[in-house]
Amino acid sequence: MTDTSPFYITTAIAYPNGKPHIGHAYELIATDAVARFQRLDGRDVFFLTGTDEHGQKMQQTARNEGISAQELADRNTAEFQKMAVLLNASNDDFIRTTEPRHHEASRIIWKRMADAGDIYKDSYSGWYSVRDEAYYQENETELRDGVRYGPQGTPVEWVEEESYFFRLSNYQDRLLKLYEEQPDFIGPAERRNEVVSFVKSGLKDLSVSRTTFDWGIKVPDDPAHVMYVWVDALTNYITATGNLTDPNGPRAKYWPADLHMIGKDIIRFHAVYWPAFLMSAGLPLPKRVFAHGFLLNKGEKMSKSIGNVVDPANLVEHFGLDQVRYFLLREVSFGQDGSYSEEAIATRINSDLANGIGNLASRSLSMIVKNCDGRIPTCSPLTDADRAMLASVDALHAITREEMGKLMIHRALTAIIAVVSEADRYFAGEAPWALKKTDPERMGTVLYVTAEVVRQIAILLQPFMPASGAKLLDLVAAPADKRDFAALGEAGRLVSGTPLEAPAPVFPRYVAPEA
Ligand code: ME8
Repeated sequence: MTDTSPFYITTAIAYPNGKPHIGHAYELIATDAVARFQRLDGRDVFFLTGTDEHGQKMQQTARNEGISAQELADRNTAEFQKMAVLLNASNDDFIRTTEPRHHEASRIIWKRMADAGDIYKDSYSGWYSVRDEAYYQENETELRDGVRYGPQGTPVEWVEEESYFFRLSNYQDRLLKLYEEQPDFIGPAERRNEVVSFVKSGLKDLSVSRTTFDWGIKVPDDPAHVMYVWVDALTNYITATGNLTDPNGPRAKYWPADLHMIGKDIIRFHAVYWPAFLMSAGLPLPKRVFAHGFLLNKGEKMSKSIGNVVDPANLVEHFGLDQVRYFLLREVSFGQDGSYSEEAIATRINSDLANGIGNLASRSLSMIVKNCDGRIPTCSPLTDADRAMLASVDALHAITREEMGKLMIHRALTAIIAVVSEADRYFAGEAPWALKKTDPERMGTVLYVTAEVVRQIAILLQPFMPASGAKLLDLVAAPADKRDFAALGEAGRLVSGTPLEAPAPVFPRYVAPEA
């Protein structure tokens, strides 16, 4: 039975204080692959991405550039929107936290927390990292060469100001109970352990407003305060559903979210603060928060000072979009840090794509075009080898569904590529070119089985490489209404007699340009 229920998935919303980098691209690509997978599998998907435009970091960067924070946000948000198009992201909406709908939703959530008695006025003094937009306890910081750093290695500054507080300390037990009762709430396991020990070590009330700058959403009834940027930022996820502002609207059904995809550096905000805010506001909690790892350039952290920050647009222009998508999703164990280099991308492209699926498709389909009157051949009785081959490809739907459900994206791809390798061995073993003279009927069957493998692999590759999956489906003349997962397995088998065009290459070999 197909599950057609709503599936709401989000990326983090990036700070548009600069142009998007490969880390942002990675998160968007991975989230897009999951969104597309669920959509093809029948779910009613709502996929959200966007930008986090308020806060001190935005205001400081804008000041340094001599422009307004709004101008900075407008300029860089346009870059993030361009990146989403470039990466072929299938997001259904793009939220900007400066939009009126978001101001309204943020005020509603604030009032609900205040009505619950969880917000009080006091004054804050402590450490703050503008780069992380995070408060840290002194024991989380470290003094090096006269500069104090937070746990993420960013400098912290001393802040003293009047501020509203959220009674986070009241939520310690409820949060621990949540992690206990819903072990899947936080993934992967390393991040879960990290959060559990952070919460067990004791939660202090959280400063949730600022008075020393004004680039944010004003606190209801106290305009001298703007909301702490993370209160407003996290609320974006619910804003976009209209659940608070338009509860009878078409998207209200998407809250609570099924999955927040984020990077490992912001797990505390999503797995501690966010569920506590929602509990206070009397709203349902997201079902899952999953943190991916960081992308490193040849094992080194990307930084503007080292000068190794990679512009995703350059990478895509050089290698091709689907090649980059495939590389990132296959190479990195999802949830762990990953490293990329031009050499590693080139190796993957050539071994898995050009020599793998590309070669299998072009060899088998061009033989059909040449030797079977350009039509999908008929199938004579199947041998054990044919049946085993079809059984392997038919099993992929269940395997990939299971892996994608666990967010083991790389393992879903490994399973698909393993069937490509099996089909290579099958094709070589059956040697249809030798059967051409001796047993053309048997040749037809081998080519049918191979083309059927290509068809199903193409359907399953669409979430990861949407354009290439579609091109492969064109090559086997798959009708438009037979491209989702309902057409996998026996239900969508190739129809003998269907005319095919001579196959155009889908995955060319990568040859490094002369230095
Ligand atoms: O954190 N590799 O925004 P952001 C992989 N506005 N992922 C990376 C990365 C890297 N090298 N660098 C950053 C924020 N990311 C907040 C989020 S959500 C309500 C607010 C990821 O622009 C990072 O982990 O600093 C985060 O998930 C996303 O990019 C945006 O980071």
